[in-house]
Amino acid sequence: MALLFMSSAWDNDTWLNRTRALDAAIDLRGWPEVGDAQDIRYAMVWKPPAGELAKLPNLQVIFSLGAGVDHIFQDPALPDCPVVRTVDNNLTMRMSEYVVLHVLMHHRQVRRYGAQQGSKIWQGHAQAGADEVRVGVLGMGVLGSDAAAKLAIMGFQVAGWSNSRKSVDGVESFAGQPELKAFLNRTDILVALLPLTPYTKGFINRHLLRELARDGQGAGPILINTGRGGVQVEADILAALEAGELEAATLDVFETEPLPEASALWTHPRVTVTPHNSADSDPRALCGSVLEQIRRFEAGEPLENLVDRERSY
Ligand code: NDP
Ligand code: OXD
Repeated sequence: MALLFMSSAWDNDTWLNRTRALDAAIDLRGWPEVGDAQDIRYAMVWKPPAGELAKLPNLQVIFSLGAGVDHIFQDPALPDCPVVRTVDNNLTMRMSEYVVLHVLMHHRQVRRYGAQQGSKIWQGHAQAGADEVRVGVLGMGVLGSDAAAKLAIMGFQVAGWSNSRKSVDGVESFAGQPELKAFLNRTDILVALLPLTPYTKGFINRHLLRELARDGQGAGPILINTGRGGVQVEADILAALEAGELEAATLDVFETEPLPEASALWTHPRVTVTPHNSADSDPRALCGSVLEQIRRFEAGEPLENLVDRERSY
């Protein structure tokens, strides 16, 4: 049995060294040094180059080294074997840190005071309490639910929207298309944590942004998208900002990454850009999960965090 690390974006050594540190006996390969392709039973991947997984005739399980799996499903030659995604406290904690940070940044007008400091202006502005601000989390999966729960503890009025209804302490649940409008209409700060699937592509568009609440006591409407760039229409976000339909945005993910130099998002005074790093995959945390899942699989136990191919997430 051999495990292959395959990524077109990440450094092999970090992942190989960490995995070997956990299991010195493992037959571990780093793409493109595959050796005999027949040996490879497992692949742990991030953005695998299209067509490469199909060259492994005995592949049994594909492990996504991220929570998202769109980077795998975009391969037209993807082999028909189980895909397991990352669910890990370390990743969840990082994402919630980011979401809470940026909700608070908008709520407490951090950029405004930063600009004032640059001009040595000592001036306070009206400040709503968290309990007057309605945050809406689009996508109440592992990451969205944790972020929503943490925001609720801070006192925000939090709601979540997802395919199925959820039960998270202090968080109102909206489910499915019929409840989307009501969810948006009560939301001042929209946090998007949706996967990129055929159903969510271009979901955050002008039409959706126009449905956000405009009668908030504090900041809003605000968009924070830290799920996937393909879920947003950047031209619509820019148009909504210009039209005053959107007050500000924090974007960690983009339709094209890295964000092209020519994008107006880079220099927009009300847009905060981060380089798709709200929740980095840390090999120190994740390699152990892959090895544990392989152990389970080899012992005939069920795999955890299997992706549903029909739903694409
Ligand atoms: P999950 O699969 O646990 O959650 C996805 C959520 O989205 C679920 O609540 C699901 O509903 C909901 N959903 C999916 N499709 C639809 C739809 N068409 N309509 C309504 N709801 C929908 O994923 P995670 O929470 O673990 O991760 C979310 C995403 O975050 C990842 O897919 C990835 O793209 C992104 N991500 C970004 C990172 C970054 O650094 N920027 C880091 C890590 C992840 P239901 O629960 O009912 O199925
Ligand atoms: C992920 C990511 O999907 O980092 O985990 O984008």
